[in-house]
Amino acid sequence: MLKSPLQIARQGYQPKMPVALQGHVRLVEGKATHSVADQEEIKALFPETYGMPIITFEPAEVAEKIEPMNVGVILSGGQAPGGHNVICGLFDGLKRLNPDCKLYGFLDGPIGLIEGRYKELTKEIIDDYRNTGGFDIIGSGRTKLEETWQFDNGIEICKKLNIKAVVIIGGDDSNTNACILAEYYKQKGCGIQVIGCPKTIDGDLKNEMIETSFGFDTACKTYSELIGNIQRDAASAKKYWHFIRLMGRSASHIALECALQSQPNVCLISEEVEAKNMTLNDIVEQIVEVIVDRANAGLNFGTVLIPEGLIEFIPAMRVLIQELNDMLANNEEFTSLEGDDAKREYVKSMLTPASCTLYRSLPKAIARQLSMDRDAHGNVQVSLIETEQLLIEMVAKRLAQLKAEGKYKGKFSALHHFFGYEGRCAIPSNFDADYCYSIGITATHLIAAGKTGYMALVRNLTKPAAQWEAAGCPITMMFNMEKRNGKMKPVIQKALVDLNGKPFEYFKAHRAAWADANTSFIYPGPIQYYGPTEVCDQPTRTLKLEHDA
Ligand code: FBP
Repeated sequence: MLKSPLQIARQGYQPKMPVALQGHVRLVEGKATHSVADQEEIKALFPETYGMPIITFEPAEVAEKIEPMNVGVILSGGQAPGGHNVICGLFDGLKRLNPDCKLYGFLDGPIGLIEGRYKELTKEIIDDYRNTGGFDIIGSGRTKLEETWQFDNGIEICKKLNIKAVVIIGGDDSNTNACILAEYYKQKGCGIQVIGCPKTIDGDLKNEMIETSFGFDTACKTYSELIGNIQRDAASAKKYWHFIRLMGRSASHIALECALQSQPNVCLISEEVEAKNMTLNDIVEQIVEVIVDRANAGLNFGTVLIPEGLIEFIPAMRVLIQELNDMLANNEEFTSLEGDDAKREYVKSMLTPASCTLYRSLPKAIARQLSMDRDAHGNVQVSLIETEQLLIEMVAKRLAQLKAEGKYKGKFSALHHFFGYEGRCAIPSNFDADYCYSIGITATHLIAAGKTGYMALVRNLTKPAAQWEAAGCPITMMFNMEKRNGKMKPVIQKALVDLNGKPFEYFKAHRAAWADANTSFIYPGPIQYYGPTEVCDQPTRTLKLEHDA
C-alpha cells in the first residue's frame, strides 16, 4: 500500500506516556464508590459491579507474572481520531505482560461480537495502523449491545477464542452497555471481563472522572484550521459571509472549542438557545444585528459557527421534531404516499396547530429533511439537516426587509459549509495519539488484574504526558437514572455545554469583541506533529480553561 511521507513518519512515532505506565505497574485500590445519583436503584440493578473502588497506577520494581490471555476489542459508533492507538496500546500492553497474549478485533462494531465475526490482530497489522486516523483496522458500527441473546452470543464466541476480556471503545451509550454486559457476565459467572474506553469527537462524554473523550482534540483542531483558512479568505476577499455548521449531534462542545480557537464573528451555542428559550427568529435577529453593525463599518464579510444539534435545542422546533418522530414511526400510510407534495400535506394535517405553523414557515427543503430523514431508531438525523442553509435564507430575507426600510445598506452574499466527516478520521494530534495509547495500556493492566465494569482513564491531561495519571473508574459510578423510550434506565449522563463553566464564560466575555467591526480572527493553521511542544502537544482550549491551565 502506498503511503504519504507523513504516514510513514507517523508509523515510527512513539506515543508519550505517563511515568506510571512506562515500566512495571502496580495497581492501587481506593475507597468504595457510589453512583452520581439514584444510588439505591443503581445498586439494586448492579449488585456485582456497584461500589467498586477507583484504581490508580504506580510504577513497580518488578513485573507481575501474567499467564497468556486473549482479549477482544470492539469499536463502537462514530469514528474518532485515536481509536487505532487505543488498539495499539492494548496490543503492546498485552505483549509486554506476556508475549503469548493475543488480541482479537470484532468486526464492524458490536455486531461483530454478536455474529462472531473477528480477526486476530497481529504485529504486522498493528504496525500498519500506529498513529493513524480512522477505525478501518476492524471497522465500527452502531448496533446497540443491549439484549440478553446478544450477550449470550458473545459468551459463545469468547469461549471459542478463549477470550478473557472484551474492551468496548465507545461513547456514553456504548459504555453504559459495556457496564450492563459486565454485570451480566459477572452474574452468570462466565469469567469474561468487560472494560470501556471513552470515545467521541462530540466531547460530551466527560464528568468528574473523564476529563475529555478522545478524538475531540484532533477533530476540533482540524475544523479550526479550516475555519481559520476561511476567515483569512473572508478578510482578504471582503465579500462573503460564511455560515459553517459543525458536527456534534447534541452538545455544542465542538462549536464552542472551535470558536475559542478561531474567534469567529458569531458562534451559536445550542445550550444557551435552549436556556434562553429562543425562537428561530431570535437566532436570526442575533446574527442580523452583527451583520448590520459590520456593514455599517464597511465590512460585508464574516463567519458564523452553527452547532449541528442547534435545531433540536430550539424549544418550538424540539416539539415539532418530537411530533414528527411520533407521527412517522412505522407509518405505512405516510410511506405509501407518492411525491413530496402529498407527504407535506399529510404531515401538515397531522401536526398540532403551533407545530403546523412552524412547519409551514420553514423553507420547503428543510421541512422535507425534517420529515423524511430518520435513523434506524426513528429519530431525526441532525447531520443531514442543513441548518446553515436555513439560517442563510432567513437572514437574507430579514436583511432585505431592513434594506427596504432603509436600516441596512450593506451587501449580503453568503456561502455555506458543513464540517464533520472531514475531522473524524484525521491523523490524530500528538495529544490524541499519546492519550489513546495510554488508555489502551491502562485497559490491559485492568484486565490483567481481573477487573470488570471499569472504564480505562487517563487524567491530569493539561500537564505534560509524563505527569498524566492512569486510572480505572467503575462505570456504575457515572450512572444516574433517566427516561429512555418511556422507561427509567441507568445511563451515563451526557455532558452538555455548562453555561456556568469556564469555557462558555470566556466565550461570553469575548464574543462581543469578536463580532465587532474590528476583525479579531485567529488562524490556528494545521495540526503540527513535529516541533516545539507549545505548538505540537497542547490540549484543547476547553480543557485548559476547565482546569485553569
Ligand atoms: P459518536 O457519538 O458515536 O461518537 O458519533 C458522533 C457523530 O460524529 C456526531 O457528531 C454526528 O452527528 C454523528 O456521529 C454522525 O453519525 P453517522 O456517522 O452515523 O453519520
